[in-house]
Amino acid sequence: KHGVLTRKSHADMDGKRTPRGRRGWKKFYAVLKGMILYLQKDEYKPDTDISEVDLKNAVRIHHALATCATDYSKRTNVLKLKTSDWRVFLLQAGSEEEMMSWIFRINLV
Ligand code: I3P
Repeated sequence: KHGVLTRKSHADMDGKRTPRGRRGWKKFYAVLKGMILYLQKDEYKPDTDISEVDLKNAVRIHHALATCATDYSKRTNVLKLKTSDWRVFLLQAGSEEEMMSWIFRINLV
């Protein structure tokens, strides 16, 4: 699955609150492949190598949990992604349908 997702980092590894300066929203082209959610700067191109920056932004979603971010009301269609190393991301999808689809696909892994 792939599509546009806008990301906000809420907690870093071990659940520590992401510090000011790194809490902004940033738009990515997301690609879910195997157990990894790639958050790429540019649009998905098949058969191209993933850049180092894109690898850095990749999120392992094995044992991660995606839920609807009902406690976040500043933006719509936002899902909350908790990873197994206790990072927390807010991810805004383009529509409610897209958000539900990402939640379903992430939790299926
Ligand atoms: C953050 C940025 C986010 C904001 C966050 C700020 O600043 O303005 O948009 O979250 O507020 O800290 P920076 O880019 O300097 O990290 P919201 O959009 O949810 O308000 P927060 O610290 O209350 O999460």
